[in-house]
Amino acid sequence: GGTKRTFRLSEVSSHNQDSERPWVVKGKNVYDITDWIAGHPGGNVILRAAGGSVEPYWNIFSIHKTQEVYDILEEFLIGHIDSQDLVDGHVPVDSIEDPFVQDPKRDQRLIIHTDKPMNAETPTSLLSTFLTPVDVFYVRNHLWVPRLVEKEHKLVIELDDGEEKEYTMSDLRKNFKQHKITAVLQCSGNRRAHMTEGSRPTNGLQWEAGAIGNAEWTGPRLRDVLADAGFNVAAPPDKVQHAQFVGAEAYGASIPLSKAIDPRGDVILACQMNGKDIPPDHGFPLRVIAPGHVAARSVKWVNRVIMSEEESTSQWQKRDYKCFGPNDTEKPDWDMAPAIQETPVQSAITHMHRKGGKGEAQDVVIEGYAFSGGGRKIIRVDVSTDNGLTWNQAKMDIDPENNGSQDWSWKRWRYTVPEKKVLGATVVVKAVDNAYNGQPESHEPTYNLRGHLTAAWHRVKYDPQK
Ligand code: MTE
Ligand code: MO
Repeated sequence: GGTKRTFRLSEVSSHNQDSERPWVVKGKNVYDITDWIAGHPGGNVILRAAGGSVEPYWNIFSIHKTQEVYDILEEFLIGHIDSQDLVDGHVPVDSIEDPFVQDPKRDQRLIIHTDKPMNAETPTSLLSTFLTPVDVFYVRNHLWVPRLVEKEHKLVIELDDGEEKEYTMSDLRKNFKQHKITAVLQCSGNRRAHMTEGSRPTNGLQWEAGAIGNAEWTGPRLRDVLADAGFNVAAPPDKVQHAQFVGAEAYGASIPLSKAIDPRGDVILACQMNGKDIPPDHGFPLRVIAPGHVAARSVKWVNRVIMSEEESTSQWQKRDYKCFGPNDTEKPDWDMAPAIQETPVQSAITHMHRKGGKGEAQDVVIEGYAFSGGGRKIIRVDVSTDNGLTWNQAKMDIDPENNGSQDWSWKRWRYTVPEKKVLGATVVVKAVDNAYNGQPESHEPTYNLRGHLTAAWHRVKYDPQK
């Protein structure tokens, strides 16, 4: 409007993140974002931009480049930059410090999809072991890696009456029984590339079958820490329905209360991964492990748990990680679909290699993984070497040590055939869990624009060169 003021850049810069009224600039406009911070999906991360232009940040976090976000910002318009401060008609924009400079070094064997933020999958040939080595465990970061100091790290439990209790890492390691849980983490985008190939284009990182891993996680049960903080886990207040988790870099997600307090749900605040401190990429020094649920709920670098009537208000809970119908590709009604929590039956072929026999008698070992969400056990793995006409059962490994109250780990399986049976053939795998859930034969019926929860039969042509 015509009554808006003009501001000098020097005045704007005093409204930085330490100011009581933080401002940001976009284009030539000045916005007072004080009243937006509480509702901002990324929480107070937006304060990084306070006192200057928000644009370099939005160039990095391009989810902001939508009309919806622009409209919200317009509500906070207070004026314009004085023309004396314009250079060639524009507000000069400072370059910002790269928020990824502190990201750790990664193992060269990971297959990188994006490096800022880091998104990298495990080559499936390295998924042959029951426990996935941490160095090659897939990395799925939405933002940068916050470099946290164990001695300074605190976890706040916020109860529904507003009461808060704070725990140091030493409290969590020493004052609570440490539980060891072996559990799969699987990204909801695992095998998205297969859906794209088998159906239609999908939006999102085009993961193959390596956005999954199985690790041993150690730490106190969330349930025990909640009880200590004064939450009545035996008779929880009716109005509390969700446990929300906040990560130190701004990511957030939630799980239903029933999972959070189920003594057999095995939700833990993990301080260790495969027996050592959790590496920075995987949540050092503390992450949630919600076994049997999609990995997006296992919040890394967790520093706050909020017991609430509501789900997490984060972008990643409300506007992502949901599935819609194969036809629903225009404007899905985000509020209608529930957030993905437990995941369906999954299986994949990770590797085929020659072993034993010679010439005509050469054998090929086909191997892979099978996993189901919700703690459901894999009871059978079916393999076909004629593209699904006839089937046989693969042999599942006997697991070295499968810790936890339910089946949170994958099953590694192997199937040996004479090479002459698979030359030129398409090998297929599908698995069944103890609820007799299976996998869809093709991708089209479960197609969804974002390519979440791809779980159709995995088909791979045998290639003797590989
Ligand atoms: N937690 C935080 N704080 N930030 C994140 O970006 N990504 C989530 C989840 N927890 C994420 C997070 C997603 S989508 C996945 S698939 C898993 O972490 C990946 O865990 P990993 O990188 O240890 O494999
Ligand atoms: Mo994910």
